[in-house]
Amino acid sequence: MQKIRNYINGELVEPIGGKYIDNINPSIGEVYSLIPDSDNNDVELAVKAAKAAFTQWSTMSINDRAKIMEAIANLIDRDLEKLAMAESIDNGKPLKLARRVDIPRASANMRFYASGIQHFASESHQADENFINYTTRRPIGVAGCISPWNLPLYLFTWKIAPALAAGNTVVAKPSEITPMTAYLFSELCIEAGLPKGVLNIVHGLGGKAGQALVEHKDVPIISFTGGTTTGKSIAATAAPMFKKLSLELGGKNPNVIFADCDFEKALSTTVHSSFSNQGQICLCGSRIFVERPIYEKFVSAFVDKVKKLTIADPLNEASKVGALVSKSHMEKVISYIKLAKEEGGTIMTGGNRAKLEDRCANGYFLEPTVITDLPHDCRTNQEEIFGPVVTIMPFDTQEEVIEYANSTAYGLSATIWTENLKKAHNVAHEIKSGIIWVNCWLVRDLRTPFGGMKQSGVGREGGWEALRFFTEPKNVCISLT
Ligand code: TXE
Repeated sequence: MQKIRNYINGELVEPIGGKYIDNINPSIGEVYSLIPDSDNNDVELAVKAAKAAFTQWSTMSINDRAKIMEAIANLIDRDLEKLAMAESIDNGKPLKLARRVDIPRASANMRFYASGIQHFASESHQADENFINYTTRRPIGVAGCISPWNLPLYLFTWKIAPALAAGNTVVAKPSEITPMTAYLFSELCIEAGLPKGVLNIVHGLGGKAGQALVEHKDVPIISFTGGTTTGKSIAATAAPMFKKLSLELGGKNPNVIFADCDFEKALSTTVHSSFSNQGQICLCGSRIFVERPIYEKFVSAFVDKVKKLTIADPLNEASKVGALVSKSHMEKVISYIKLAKEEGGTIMTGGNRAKLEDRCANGYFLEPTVITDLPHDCRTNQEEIFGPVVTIMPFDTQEEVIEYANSTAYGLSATIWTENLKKAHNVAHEIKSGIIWVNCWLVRDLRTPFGGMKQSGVGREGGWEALRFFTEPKNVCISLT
């Protein structure tokens, strides 16, 4: 059985304690590799290596740093097929999706920040003839980057790329549920000639290896993407240590569909935004609000389309819906379907485990599920489910739908469908989310600020926001007289 190893000080190494955790292929429900069960000793070693590498990396010319990051991006492109296959097996997502979205985005992340750092500038201010200020932005030190399982290599690189480009060294902890592509990535870093210690990858459990990283006194900056509960606990540990924190957490995103929308476009994009990656994207819309005049027509057309989604072995090119990431996550999602029924919801389609044949007979597949007849304030409509489950609700007025949209503790993204520009602007203005899409979904320009309000997180990723986060500003004021 394949053993994943930690990447510390430029080498692939066994965990110090010699312990491993099972890594399961969710499409077949079987262990297929082993992950290091790292602890604070492994984290200690990784932080030491990252600290030792900091002076060389942070003082290396920006161009040289960028060249190495470009080289890694090129190797990701070269290995597209291998990485996409690994991601699909590890996560359960359709191979086609990994090939089209996850892996190309990972190389784009590396390339974007390799280029971005060469354009990043700091400021100078002069209010009168007597004084001039200039602000430097220096790398901070060892950055801790903790990433989740839903878009494994995509979100892993989304954090480490700006951290490295800005001149920090990194200790990263990928999700223990989907460690494989981060492991393959470490092999590419060695091949690309990334100096030892610049990036260190420690695999293992969140509460053990992740917690040790957050608690480490020599890691002054933490970037985390994952669940809101975990985010809260990380903040509780990091805040008294005055660490710089970026938290990208959960969502319960509304799709607001007005009667004057382009119906076909709204319909097909909403199917996609509901069930892409089995609904396990923090940006998926999970509450669909439809204006009363088109409510019945929308529900019926939506359900028809959802019924036609092909649930299949993720390695099958026809698969539109793959497996959920783990048995426990599938059970959590199923518990919410049960709750929805108890709360009076009507299951319009789905609601059950999907039974596949052959290889995938024991996989964690769930039918895409559409629920109606629930009020906006019930638990099903307030809590993050993070699976292939959506609710549809009617609304009558703009004011009412804004209230519904803003009624949860989350505020990550929202989608608005209308052909009326004024209405689109007004509703976008009123919805309390960090990201709004009008007549589209998940269109990503990597320069834009990415993140959420309320319990969806703290801070923003993307563009200059990430480079600002991963640097420490220092203002120098000089008297000219
Ligand atoms: O994520 P965790 P889980 C949501 C989704 C899901 C829920 C829980 O609703 O059902 O979160 O998922 C590491 N100190 N999202 O439990 O635990 C962990 O090892 C340091 C939304 O799988 O948040 C992993 O690397 N690290 C989300 C990472 O945190 C810790 C994507 C995320 O895992 C830690 C995923 C600790 N104490 C789930 N505990 C999104 N925003 O996209 C865990 N970790």
